[in-house]
Amino acid sequence: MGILNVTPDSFSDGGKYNQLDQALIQVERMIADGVKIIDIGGESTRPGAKDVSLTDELERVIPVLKAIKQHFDIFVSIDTSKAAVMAQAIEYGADIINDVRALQEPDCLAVVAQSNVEVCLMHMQGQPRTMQTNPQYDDLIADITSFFIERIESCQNHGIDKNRIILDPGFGFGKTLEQNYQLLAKFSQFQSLSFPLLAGISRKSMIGNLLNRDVDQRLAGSLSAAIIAAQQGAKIIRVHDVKETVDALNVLQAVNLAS
Ligand code: YH5
Repeated sequence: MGILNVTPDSFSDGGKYNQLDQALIQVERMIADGVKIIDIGGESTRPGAKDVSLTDELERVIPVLKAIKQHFDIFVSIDTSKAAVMAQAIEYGADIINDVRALQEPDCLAVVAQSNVEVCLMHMQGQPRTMQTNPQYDDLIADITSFFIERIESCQNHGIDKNRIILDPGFGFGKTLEQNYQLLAKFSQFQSLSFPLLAGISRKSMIGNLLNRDVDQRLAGSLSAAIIAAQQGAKIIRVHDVKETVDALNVLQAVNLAS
């Protein structure tokens, strides 16, 4: 899964291309590099980020989704927590709703239930603005597993079939550095739930703070984490650096096929 950021601060190259053209060029490159899913995100969920208004999020996400579906034959996921964004995205051909709030916001369960898209349910403790201030768990893996079970039940109660659900423990979302590495160490334990698993670690603080690297110097750390997650059963790896990650995953696949 390749990350396509459409938040305003991620487009600042001085106007050589407009935002839409720039997004399409990035998508074309990711496809050439072997991406399977494009993840479009219009809400910044980085630690400390402010909420984005519905109109702003729609204006960022929907034109890009339309253009991608016009020009390319590729799966698209929409990173959103708002039912109105989900509804429009589904109308314009989104394949996956990727919700860091796991369909807990009003009307999200109903909107997804009325469609046939897949949905990624991510675990987050707290809200983006404050989630990194003293996150606490009784038992990290057990607490996240309980959350998954509760959200899966809610989905099923609203008529969302089990086979449409993807689970993601949410690296960096209300977890300390140590907790993030415990999560990566024990990632394989989520396989017992028998859902496809997604891991999003690319360029995150758990890489940067461990290695003391700025955000543009986190590739080696991100690749290492991607391989460790994939070897423990992650089926979807959400990344910025598609070409390098596909190479690394192909090496892992060759080893697993040879063993
Ligand atoms: C995720 O894990 N993450 S947005 C802080 C960074 C770098 C990257 C520089 N959406 C996930 O990518 N969706 C995001 O520090 C996600 N899983 C799923 N399913 C945060 C992000 C990032 C944050």
